[in-house]
Amino acid sequence: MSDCLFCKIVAKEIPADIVYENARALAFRDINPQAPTHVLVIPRAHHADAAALAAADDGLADDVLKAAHAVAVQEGVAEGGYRIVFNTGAGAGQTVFHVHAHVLGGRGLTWPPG
Ligand code: D5M
Repeated sequence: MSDCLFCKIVAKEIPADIVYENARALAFRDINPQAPTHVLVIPRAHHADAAALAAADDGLADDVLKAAHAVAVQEGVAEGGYRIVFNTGAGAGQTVFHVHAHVLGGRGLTWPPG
């Protein structure tokens, strides 16, 4: 989508601190980190949110989840515990409507989240 911020990151039209990429997914550091490790994992293909990603039913949700875990391992937070979050819908705090998994770690994470 031409007006999508994260599609522009996929196309390398705007810069991002990319930490991981493969044929179907891309991961880059969140511009407003909420933990020592805060990385966003996105599919290269545009889907608005987690519901649309799941509905696509082409294995892409699986790819994004596997990429999120790979990022956690690469960042060294997998053993200490980490969180994968999909804010889904404006009411849940989603602000960018290209689906993204937040991968958070590197500090103690409390529950419930705010
Ligand atoms: O999360 C959207 C997240 O996207 C939020 O944590 C900030 C982040 N963000 C926004 N613009 C950028 C750029 N340009 N680079 C990196 N990170 C960015 P949400 O779940 O939609 O609230």
